[in-house]
Amino acid sequence: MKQEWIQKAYEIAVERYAAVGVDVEKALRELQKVSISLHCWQADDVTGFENTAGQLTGGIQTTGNHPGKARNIDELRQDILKATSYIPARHRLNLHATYGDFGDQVVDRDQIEPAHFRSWMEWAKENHMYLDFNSTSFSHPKSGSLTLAHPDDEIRNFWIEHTKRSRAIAEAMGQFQGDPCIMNIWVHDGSKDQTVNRLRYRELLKQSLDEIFDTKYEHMKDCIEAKLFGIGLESYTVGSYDFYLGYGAKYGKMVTLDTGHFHLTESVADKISCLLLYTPEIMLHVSRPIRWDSDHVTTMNDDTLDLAKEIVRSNALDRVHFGLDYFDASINRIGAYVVGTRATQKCVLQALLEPIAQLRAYEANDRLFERLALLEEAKGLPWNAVWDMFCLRNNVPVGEEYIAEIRKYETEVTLKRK
Ligand code: RNT
Ligand code: ZN
Repeated sequence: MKQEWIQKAYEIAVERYAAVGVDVEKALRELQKVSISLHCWQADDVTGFENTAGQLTGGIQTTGNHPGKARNIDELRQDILKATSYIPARHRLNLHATYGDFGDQVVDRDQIEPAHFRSWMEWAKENHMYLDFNSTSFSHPKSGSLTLAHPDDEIRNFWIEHTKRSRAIAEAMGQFQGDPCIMNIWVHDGSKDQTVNRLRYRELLKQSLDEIFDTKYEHMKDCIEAKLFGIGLESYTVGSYDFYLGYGAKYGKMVTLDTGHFHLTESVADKISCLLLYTPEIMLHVSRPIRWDSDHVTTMNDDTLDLAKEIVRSNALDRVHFGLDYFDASINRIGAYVVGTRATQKCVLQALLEPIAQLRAYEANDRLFERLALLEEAKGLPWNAVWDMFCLRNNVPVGEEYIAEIRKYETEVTLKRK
């Protein structure tokens, strides 16, 4: 892209935004600080590096068989670096407990330790990335329909131990990197068909969480993720939104809002201002549900835009953590990271460029036609010229330029993986 065009378009955009009271440079400074936690599992279809041949279970599914997925830790790291080279600003990497550096050992989930993630910590530091973490309850012989809510003490304790160890690993990561590691707990626990023990399983999950959170840490932050239903677990989800909202509000834990985990007509954006009042911070899993929790690649759609706007309107960029969560195996996986992350950033940028002072003035004076009209006109303001400048300043491809580069990497690297 000609630098000169980008510059010109940017200058015009700055003037155009100034006319509606928006400071573009300030918006760019804010956007630069927004770090998005990239989910490591898009690179390998949620397989991980445990040396056991298991299937993806827990009610989640990847579909598609695009060639070239990362087969080991080195390939995954290489792919992540490739992806981040096309994404402006600095971002984080979100690891699942199954992605440890286990060498050729088989390390069961109740045996994992910070040592298994040491090379990740070092790698992340070298590459100026912070790590986040997740316990992994799925894809394991002991994870049927229930884990932390299992009535069998032995199975439940196994998962409690796993989750406690995961928190200890997150703590070690946070300490090592000098920035809190955010650890997410999502368990798939539920029931395919009707259960007559809804309360029982929820009591057990609550007890397990109480025990897990009993240890206080300084360098990690906990978050708990609810869900509507999983495949094969359609009738009942132990960790529903009500369950975790209550838990988070009562015990001061972050609730993770995965945008695919609600009824399709429910607004996730509307939850931001509620959670901000009752929970310390918010974790997001930005995704794109198509008819169900399908985990399609995030795009710049109305849902994601609304979400970003609600965060910015609440002045809560420092209390809301962006993470991505999708796994599309039908397209180039590096491309999936780049499209989804850039789309999320574009939404945040548009939120930062909203003529909010004027909109609020209209609202305060009951000038409701004016509010609606400006909301409509704002959609067409030249945010894209600002986005291009953001990419240019961050030394990453502007516009569609990354398409050919990712294709090149595919031909030269990923397609050669057999
Ligand atoms: C599943 C949850 C969860 C997972 C990852 C792999 O529905 O969204 O966050 O996608 O932990
Ligand atoms: Zn999620």
